[in-house]
Amino acid sequence: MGAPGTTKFQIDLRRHLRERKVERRLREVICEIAEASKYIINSIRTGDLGVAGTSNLYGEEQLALDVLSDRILQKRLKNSGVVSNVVSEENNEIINFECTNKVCYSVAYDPLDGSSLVDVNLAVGTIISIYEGDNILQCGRNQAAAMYILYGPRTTLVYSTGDGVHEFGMNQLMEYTLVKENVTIDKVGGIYSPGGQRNLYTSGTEAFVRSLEEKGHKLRYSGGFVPDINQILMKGRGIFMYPHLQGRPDGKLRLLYELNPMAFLIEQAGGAASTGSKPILDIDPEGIDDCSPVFIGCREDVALAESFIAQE
Ligand code: FBP
Repeated sequence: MGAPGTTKFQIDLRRHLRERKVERRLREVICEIAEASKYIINSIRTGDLGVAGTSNLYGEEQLALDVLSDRILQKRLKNSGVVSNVVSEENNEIINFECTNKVCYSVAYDPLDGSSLVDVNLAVGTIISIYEGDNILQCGRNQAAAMYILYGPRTTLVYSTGDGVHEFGMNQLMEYTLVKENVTIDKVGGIYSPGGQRNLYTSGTEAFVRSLEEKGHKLRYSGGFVPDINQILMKGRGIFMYPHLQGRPDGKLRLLYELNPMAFLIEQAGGAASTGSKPILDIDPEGIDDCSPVFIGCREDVALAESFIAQE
């Protein structure tokens, strides 16, 4: 890979996409999002943490950073000329853009997942799901690409277009250069990320978590979906869950722009992502605000979770 004289790790995102023969307009969408992340980083590092005063579909108060990050992404996707529909956690409906190309894409995103963690200086991220065509309500298995940007001590970008999972780091010039190709999840256990209130776990989930603790697995949970998933992906082991809860059968996390993109990435890395009984990527969405329980990570741990839940 790469021209003679350049090491693999000098390959930037645009070149990687081109050398992996990613469709030209899809390359443009991914690179526009990478560009937008530079402005999101700036707003996180310097932005106003005040409350925007509006609320999103779920009634959650919108932090100024949520709104700002949403605007940054929307503007770049609209001006790209290759995006026809957008769904954002921060908007209550599908937004249509003018796409005059014969190949257009639709994008679902969470512009700043875990935004409430910024004011306690914990890591947050942008999560992106991309489909070819105008229909954004497709099952996750149809995604053309999925990616996330993690704003932590380092800024990293992880993407897949269905040909493996690849990690990039942001350098001093704010360019994304290749860190690791074909990231895989292939080891059992080690860590677990139990989201949601433990006292509301159903009997099957509670028994599953107890079995992990009895095997000495370590609890790792930051409250940020992107850093928590990234830890499992980069360590190549473990499981994250935000399960069905007593009184909250669909859990909390949103299908279109949180679960589908992460499930696509984790499956591409050799892991699994389940509702507790079926693959996340096989869910046919009914609306842009669908939620689902999720068990995601190494295949063996997800299969074990499903077996405990089947006995509930
Ligand atoms: P927001 O989209 O409101 O930030 O919620 C998503 C999220 O913050 C995820 O990043 C995280 O995995 C989960 O909620 C944490 O939920 P809880 O605080 O209930 O454990």
